[in-house]
Amino acid sequence: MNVNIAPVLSTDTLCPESHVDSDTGLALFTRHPGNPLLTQSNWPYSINSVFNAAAVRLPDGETLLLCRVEDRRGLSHLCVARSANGIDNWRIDKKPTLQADPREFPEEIWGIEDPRITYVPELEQYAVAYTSFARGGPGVSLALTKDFRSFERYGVIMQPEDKDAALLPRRIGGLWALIHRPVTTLGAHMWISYSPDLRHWGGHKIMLEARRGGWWDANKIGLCSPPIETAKGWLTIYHGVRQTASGSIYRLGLALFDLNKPEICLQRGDSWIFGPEAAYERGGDVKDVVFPCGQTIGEDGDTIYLYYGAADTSVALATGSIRALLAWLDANSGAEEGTARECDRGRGARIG
Ligand code: BMA
Repeated sequence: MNVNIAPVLSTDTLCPESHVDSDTGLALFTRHPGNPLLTQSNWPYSINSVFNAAAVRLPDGETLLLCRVEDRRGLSHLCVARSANGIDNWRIDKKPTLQADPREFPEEIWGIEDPRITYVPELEQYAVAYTSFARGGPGVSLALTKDFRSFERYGVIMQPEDKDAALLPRRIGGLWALIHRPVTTLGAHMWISYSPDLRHWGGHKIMLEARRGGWWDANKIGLCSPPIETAKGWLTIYHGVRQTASGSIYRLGLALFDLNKPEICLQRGDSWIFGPEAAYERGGDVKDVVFPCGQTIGEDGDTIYLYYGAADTSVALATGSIRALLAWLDANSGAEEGTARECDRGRGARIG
């Protein structure tokens, strides 16, 4: 199905000179004027909502989104949408691309959600880490694919309660590395775990902690899109949750991790860089949520096309610049005493 929803814009319009508000950093990402890009009304079959899409640019230059689609039972599956420019004319699979298979994988009885895609050159395949949902709560499952048509399923690789996972694209010290967000008595923090074969995982370490008290990321944090490898480190967008009297607010923050020891946090921004402001982010099935699961990088090697779920209802796009994000981190990380301490916690690989 072809979907024509937004005018094609020149790169100039999409990515104005990045100017940064030093207090909030909100100008680091610019919303696409055609937002939301994908909604229920675009779907070729009956659904409730489409949001939290993983993203990848294919070798032929097309953008592929692996969208979380919630059906009218309230359960989620994954469905592919493809577009030549990543903005409009989406071609959406006529039926679910990857569905829960509770007979083989009972951990998926209540559906599968929130995928993250990593292309792994060594395997010449895409690794899709996603949330599998069942009575025990959410866990992390993994599947490999070459073409987003057939998938080799690995089943649960992190037991409940765990989610917000992505594989790093290459081995670290000979081992595969998975970032994920278990909920433990320590809190809802980001961890990293290592594996020789993608099936057996250990070497668990805390990467980044939810802060406490009044911080915007006080109550829970989790990885958004897979980290971007830069010369300075793994540039990582994470979501932070603040619980308020009228519900949770999901906003985005930035951190940088050591290339060869990704559990070491080098920098963490103090303020959030993007939060729910547009009407389609402030209202929907779950209000006040921006939730990216994927990005693509432009041909200039710098422009980030960040795809995010808006209010658990639609898929939206914001563009930013890797260079600007790194510069912002240089200027805005670790200023507060509390920030440095929370970032430092990852350094000693402490569990507890
Ligand atoms: C998180 C995840 C996301 C969702 C968000 C807001 O816990 O479940 O899928 O977008 O809550 O509801």
